Amino acid sequence: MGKSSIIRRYLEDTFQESYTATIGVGMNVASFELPEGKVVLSVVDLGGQQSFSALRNRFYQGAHYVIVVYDTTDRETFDAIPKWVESLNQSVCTLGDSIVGALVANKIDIEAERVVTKQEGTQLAGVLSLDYFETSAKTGENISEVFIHAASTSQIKTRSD
Ligand SMILES: Nc1nc2c(ncn2[C@@H]2O[C@H](COP(=O)(O)OP(=O)(O)OP(=O)(O)O)[C@@H](O)[C@H]2O)c(=O)[nH]1
Ligand SMILES: [Mg+2]
Repeated sequence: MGKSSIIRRYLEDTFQESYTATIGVGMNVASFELPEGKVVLSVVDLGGQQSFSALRNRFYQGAHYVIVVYDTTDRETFDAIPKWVESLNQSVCTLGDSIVGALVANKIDIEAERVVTKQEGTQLAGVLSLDYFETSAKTGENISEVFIHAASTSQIKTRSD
């Protein structure tokens, strides 16, 4: 649905039409400057296949910011979001904390095939207390915004730790 493509667009500024499932976990590092100083971002790409669920759970625990992606042209991926966020919350949260992260509505370049509206997306993000972004890994629209926002937010969280 676009997790690896979003990361690839951000880190390499490229796009691949062909799909290669992420087997297990992919790890990447990005660094950039914010007004507050240099940020080094460790980006963990978790393969979505069912068989990796135990592996994913272990990575949830160390996350400072979680990016949950669905495909705006595939309603099933949107309908599955609450289930993903619930399993995240179970792994990440202690004492009533909720996860800090974003809901990302991807593939907005394929407007003619869009089936999940912006209104539905923002509403669900509100219910789940997540930030909301609409992206295209293909055109690059809003991709860097997601990562810069993640870095800014995680940095604040780390400082107050
Ligand atoms: N048109 C369009 N296609 C996209 C976009 N993002 C991803 N795709 C395509 O969607 C397919 C799946 O993308 P991936 O990024 O591999 O998906 P993933 O979420 O990493 O999937 P798993 O690793 O199996 O969990 C690929 O064929 C991509 O080319 C987008 O923004 N627009
Ligand atoms: Mg992938």
